[in-house]
Amino acid sequence: MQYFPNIPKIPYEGKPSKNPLAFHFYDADALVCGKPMREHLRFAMSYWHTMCAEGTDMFGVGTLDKTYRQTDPMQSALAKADAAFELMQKLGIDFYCFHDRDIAPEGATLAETNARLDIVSDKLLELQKATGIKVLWGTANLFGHPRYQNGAASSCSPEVFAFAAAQVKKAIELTVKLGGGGFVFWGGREGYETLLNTNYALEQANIARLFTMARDYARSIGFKGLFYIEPKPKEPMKHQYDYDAATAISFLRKHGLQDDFRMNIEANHATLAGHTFQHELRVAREEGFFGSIDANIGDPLLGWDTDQFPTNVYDAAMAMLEVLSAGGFTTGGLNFDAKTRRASNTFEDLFQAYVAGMDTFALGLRMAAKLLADGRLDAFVTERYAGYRTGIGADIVAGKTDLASLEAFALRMGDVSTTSGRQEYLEHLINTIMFE
Ligand code: XLS
Ligand code: NI
Ligand code: NI
Repeated sequence: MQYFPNIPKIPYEGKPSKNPLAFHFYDADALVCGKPMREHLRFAMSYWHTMCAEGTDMFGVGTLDKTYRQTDPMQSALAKADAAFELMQKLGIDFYCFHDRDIAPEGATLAETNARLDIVSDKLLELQKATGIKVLWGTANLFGHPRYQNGAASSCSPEVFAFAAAQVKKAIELTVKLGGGGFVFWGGREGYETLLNTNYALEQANIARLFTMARDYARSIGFKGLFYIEPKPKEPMKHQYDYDAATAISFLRKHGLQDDFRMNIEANHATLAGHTFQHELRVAREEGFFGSIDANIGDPLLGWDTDQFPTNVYDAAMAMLEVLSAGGFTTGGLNFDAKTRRASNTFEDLFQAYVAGMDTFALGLRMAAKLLADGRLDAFVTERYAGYRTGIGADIVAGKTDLASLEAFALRMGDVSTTSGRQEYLEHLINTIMFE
C-alpha cells in the first residue's frame, strides 16, 4: 500500500527539464571534487516537520492531515513509519532525524511510553534494514509536554530534571538501537522568560550535569557517534542559553565536553542570533566544532523560526563552502528542519519542497566547488594577511614581541600603509565564478 500514490520516484532530469517534481541539479551519483553528491550532502528528513506537523499556528488548526488514515494513535505511528520510508525512498534521501515523541505517542506512564517506543523502533529498524536508510541523529523532545514549561535540565524542579534524564536515557538507547551517528541537544525551553525568577548559575550547571550524564551513559552502552548542540538565541524562551555557536562552544569547553560534542548549526537560528548561516558554520569550523547542519531558511522580515525550506542559492553556496573547507561531513549531514507553508497543504507540496531544498544545496555544492577550484577567493585572503608571514608580523605570530618592542618598532616605522578590503570586487568575483 502506498501513502503517496500520485507521486512517482523523483528522477534527476537535469537543467533542460520542465518537470517540477524532478531534480534539475541534484544528481546523486555525479562526482563533485571526486565524491558523489549524495555523500557530500548526506540529506536527512526531519521526522517531526515532515511526518507529524499539520500546519497549526497560533491562529488556526492544521491544514494537512497526518494521521495516515488511522484513528488509533499507535496505529497512526506505525503507518507514519511506513509513510516516512515511502517518502524518503521516493526522494532518494538516505537519512532521517527524529525526536522520541515524533515516532510514538506519549502513554499514560513513562513505562507505557517506553514500551510504545520499543514497538515503533522495532518497525523502524526493519524498514531501515529493508531500504538501507539510516538515522542521522536522534534526540529527546524535552519541550512539548506541560511538565517542561520551566525547562528540562534547567527546570526549577528536580522531578522534572529526573524525568528529562529518563527521557534522554531512552532516546539514546533508541539512537543506538537504530544505529544513529549522532545525538542532538537543542535547548528547547532551556533558558528563561525573566531573570526575576531565575537562578542562572544553577540552571547552567544542571544543563552541564545532564550533558555529562548523557555522554557517560551513551559511551557505556557503545554509542560511537557524536553529540551535537544546536544553538538558538530565543524562541520559545525569551533567552535561550545556547545562544549561538560561540556561546555553546565556550560552555562545552568549560565543562570538559569538547571531545564528545560538536555543533548542529541551523540556518534560521543563526539569523535569529543576528548572524549569517555562514558565520555560525565558520565559527564552528575554525573552533574545531563543525558537526552537522539543520538546513532551512528564515524570513528576514519575521523575527521567529519560520523553518522554511531553503531556496536561497547564495546562502547554500556559502554554507557548502564552509562544509567543503571543513573537509566535509563525517557523522553529520544536511537535515531539512523545514516545513511547507501552512497554505502549501498537500503532500505534493511536501515533495516539491524537498525537491527545491535538495536542488538548492546541490547548486550550493556545485558553486562552492567552483569557488574553491578557481582559487582567487582563497588567494585574496592569503595575500591580505601576507604581512604576518615576514618581519614584525611573523614575530607577533611567533609570540616574540611585547608592548615595549612593538612600541620601539612603531616609533621607527613612519607612516602606516592601509590596504583596501575590496569587498565589492569580491562580491562581483563570486558572481562571475558562480554564474559563468
Ligand atoms: C527548533 C529546533 C528543533 C531541533 C530538534 O527550533 O530547530 O527542531 O532541530 O529538537
Ligand atoms: Ni533544528
Ligand atoms: Ni529551529
